[in-house]
Amino acid sequence: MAIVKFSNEMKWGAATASYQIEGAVKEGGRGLSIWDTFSKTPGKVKNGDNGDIACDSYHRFEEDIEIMKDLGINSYRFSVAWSRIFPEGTGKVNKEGLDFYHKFVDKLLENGIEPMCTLYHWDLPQSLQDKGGWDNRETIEAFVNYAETMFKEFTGKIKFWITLNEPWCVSYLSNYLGLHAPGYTDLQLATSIAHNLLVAHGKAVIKFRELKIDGQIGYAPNVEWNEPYSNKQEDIDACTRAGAWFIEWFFDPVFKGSYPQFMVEWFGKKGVQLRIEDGDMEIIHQPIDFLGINYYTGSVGRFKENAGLFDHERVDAGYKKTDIGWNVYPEGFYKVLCYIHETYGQTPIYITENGACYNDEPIDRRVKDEGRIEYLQQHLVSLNRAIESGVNIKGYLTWSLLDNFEWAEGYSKRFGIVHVNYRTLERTKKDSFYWYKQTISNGWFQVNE
Ligand code: JSK
Repeated sequence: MAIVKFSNEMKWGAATASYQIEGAVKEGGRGLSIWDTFSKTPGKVKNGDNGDIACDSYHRFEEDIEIMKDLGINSYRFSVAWSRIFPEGTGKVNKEGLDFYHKFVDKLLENGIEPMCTLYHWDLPQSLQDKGGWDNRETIEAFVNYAETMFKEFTGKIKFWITLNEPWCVSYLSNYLGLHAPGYTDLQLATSIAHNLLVAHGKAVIKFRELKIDGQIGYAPNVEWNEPYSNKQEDIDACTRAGAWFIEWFFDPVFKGSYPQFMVEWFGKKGVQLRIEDGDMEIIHQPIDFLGINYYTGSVGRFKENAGLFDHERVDAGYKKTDIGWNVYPEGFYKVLCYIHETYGQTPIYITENGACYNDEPIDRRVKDEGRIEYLQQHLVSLNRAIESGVNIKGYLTWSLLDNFEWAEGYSKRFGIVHVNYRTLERTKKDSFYWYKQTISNGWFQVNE
């Protein structure tokens, strides 16, 4: 038996997002978002699922906060639905929207839970998409206006702000791979959107500093670890490109003020041009107070000419897979955290998402999600190894508190430590909830050697 122990300073939490849990899409003055449109487009979301009801957390947030209190977390990451604050994306503020989030945040604070607010977690107001969405640079200004409104409204209550969740998903998954809203499949469009997102992030950070808001601001990219199948240079280079799509492409502009040249050239060979306006890179290159890292999985890969975007193919190396088909790859978590630390320095890191999809159902009101407990144990061992190796980790927030709407997978994929019955909306704490609760309470857990 080995004990894996964490500092008493460690923040422990859980994460969710507005469109995935709130429901109440036509209540409180909320405007349409691109996910309302996309989920109602036939064939886009498994089983034709949508976020109309989701976990009904818009009405049940007090119950959810009671669950958080029982869990013993001191940090909760949520996202604000932009179209609840500005139903048309800009213009008149919707007071009902602000009031909802005030009630929610006040309840968190009453229960000693620190709110960590994501401003953009994929649910762009449809009105802005109708004008070109993130490809239209006016959306950048709309985002800064929305961010400024939220900073001013919640100053003193919210101290941790995340500008963007997973800009890779917002740009490439949604506008090149076409799997998420709005569902385009255009590499140039996706690359221009990726750049505009980073400009929007930088401008929001500048506004945050100008307003002298008491708090910290960062962003939350998603990363994966791409391990070369062999030590052949072609395999190493292919995995470097595939990994840079998630890491360097979204980290270098923020931390170094420039795009990785080898990727600029690679995209150039694909006919893709960066559309950078004067001053953009200085705007993006604003110091941030913390870096959110979302990690789920990694893979082994190798060179294969003309395979995918980067002459790279994944190889099945026999790792266990979760119920969404992703490798369970805790070694990759350790490696990617050490790589980020070595490459980008000591900016404090919060793990803003880490978790696993296992679709265990309640039997006699108990959910025996052993796979998720094993996943969390293995990844917290990797996290502890990274901390022991000098990585500046400040907190860990598991994805997710609740089973919820998993985007194009709809409700078919369960990531929660709390089971949600989507017919009755009953919440059932899974075995992983109790394991995580004990780990948080102890500040350590035991692993079998
Ligand atoms: C989980 C990443 C934010 C929160 C959670 C999905 C994801 C993903 C999902 C990549 C992806 C699909 C599919 C096709 C082709 C090439 C959510 N995170 N979540 N995080 N990431 N891919 N290369 N790697 O619901 O809302 O790609 O992949």
